[in-house]
Amino acid sequence: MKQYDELAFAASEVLRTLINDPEMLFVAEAHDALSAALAERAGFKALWASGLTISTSLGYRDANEASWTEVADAVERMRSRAVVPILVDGDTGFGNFNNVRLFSKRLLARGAAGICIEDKLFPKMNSFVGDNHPLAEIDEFCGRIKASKDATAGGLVLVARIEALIAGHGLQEALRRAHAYADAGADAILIHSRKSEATEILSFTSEWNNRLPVVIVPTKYYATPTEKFRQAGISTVIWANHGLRASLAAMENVYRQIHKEQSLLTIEPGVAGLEKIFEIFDYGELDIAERRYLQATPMAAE
Ligand code: SPV
Ligand code: MG
Repeated sequence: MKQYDELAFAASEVLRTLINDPEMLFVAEAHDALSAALAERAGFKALWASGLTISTSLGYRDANEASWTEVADAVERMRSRAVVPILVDGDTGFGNFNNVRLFSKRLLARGAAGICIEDKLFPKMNSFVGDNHPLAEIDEFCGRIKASKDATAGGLVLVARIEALIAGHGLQEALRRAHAYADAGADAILIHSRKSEATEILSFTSEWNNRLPVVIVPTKYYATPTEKFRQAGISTVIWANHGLRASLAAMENVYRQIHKEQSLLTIEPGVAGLEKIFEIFDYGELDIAERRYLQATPMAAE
């Protein structure tokens, strides 16, 4: 255990406690340092390093076009500006058990608190694009779970994500997988759905009976009242992409308007002031540091 950074272990312990707490946890998407800082300031106790939004911010599709080292770099940037724990969307783990354990160790070293791996095959495609994504064999996926846990000495919370409902295999297959992943050492189960109603998610939770905490991503069934998730005993809700989607819409509008009006007059009241940037990234601290570390009187020119 001692070979790893103590702060990283502390982050995973915080995340583990939050996920197991009876109070429901809300996790916000972030994809870079700024979004991580803003989500944390808004009050979120944990962050989701989303594969979709990290890919998008880097100019990639959510189809494993971003490399595992690029994802780890993005997590490090997020961690540099947020102290709350980060659960990383690890996709499939970028290959077999060996890729998963390399990636997991790197994430731990970069300050991640948890990794979520999904039971699909590399290269994956975003779950909302196309149909019939092939699923991993259960035993092979269990090997990926064990490899991640062993490689990090349990120092990353491992969330096993089940894609059986999205791939059309039904509730019983989803449950079969959930039990196998729990047996393999997962800390929580993410059950994913792309239906516009939460019916299949709620059927899953009532059968599963909270053997392990359940994590959901209600991107498509967003109209379901949060209270229903609470009543179902769901542990964690991930708002998976809303920082990026909000900034996309805002940027698109501002660019169009400035281009059309050839002036900043209309948009200025609606955009963040520069002072906001200086405040978020604590420019004032640099002033204090300069007084402490720079020579009081610069050397005179000869
Ligand atoms: C992501 O945010 O990248 C996710 C969630 O994996 S989803 O897009 O719903 O698959
Ligand atoms: Mg993803």
